[in-house]
Amino acid sequence: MKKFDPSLYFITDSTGYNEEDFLYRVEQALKGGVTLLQLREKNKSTREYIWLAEKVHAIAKSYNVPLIIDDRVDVALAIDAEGVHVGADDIPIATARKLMGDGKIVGATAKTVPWAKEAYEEGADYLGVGAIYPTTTKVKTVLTSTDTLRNICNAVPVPVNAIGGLHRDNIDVLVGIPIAGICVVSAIMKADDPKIAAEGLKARAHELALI
Ligand code: TZP
Ligand code: MG
Repeated sequence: MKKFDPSLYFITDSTGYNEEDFLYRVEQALKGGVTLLQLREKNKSTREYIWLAEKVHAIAKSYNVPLIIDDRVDVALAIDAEGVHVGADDIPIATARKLMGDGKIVGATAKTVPWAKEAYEEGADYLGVGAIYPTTTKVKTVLTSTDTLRNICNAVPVPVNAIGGLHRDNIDVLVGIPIAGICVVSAIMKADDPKIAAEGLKARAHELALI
């Protein structure tokens, strides 16, 4: 099993922020205890994605937090990111693994047990499962029940993270499910203070023994 800590996985994108503000918020989130960071840019050109990813990577490195690039193996390789995350419409997991090499993290999305098992067999190091709640973050997704989440956790040996509409006041729905962590976008990114938001989420997840 690869060594990384998925307990507080922050997924971020820069849409709507100027770069300085965006990087500041990312750094505040890292200061607040984010353990894994994903850059998820859907509207940038390849070179813009690479430029921004380089900057985010430099910050993440200074907090010893691995950076995962969403969708794009080329961008991940270009900046020597720690990993890539792929969904159903992206490059196949096995291909991502082949290109990234064994030392890198390859994460995948799964919404059913068969899909999760296949993702694991293809080489995924962790799975993101959701959406647990409706999400306001622009994403093509459907809801996943907590029963399915639990079944997926029990079906694969790799870490499974819950995602989708999660925030400090609703993660209690995950109590007793053997997740490895939670993934959030807006709970941190849209908070007035990303550092306090990350700290609060972490404290609540610890209190509930989720992580
Ligand atoms: N995949 C499933 S839900 C989601 C992704 C990327 C978005 C989660 O965003 P938020 O703001 O934490 O609901
Ligand atoms: Mg994707």
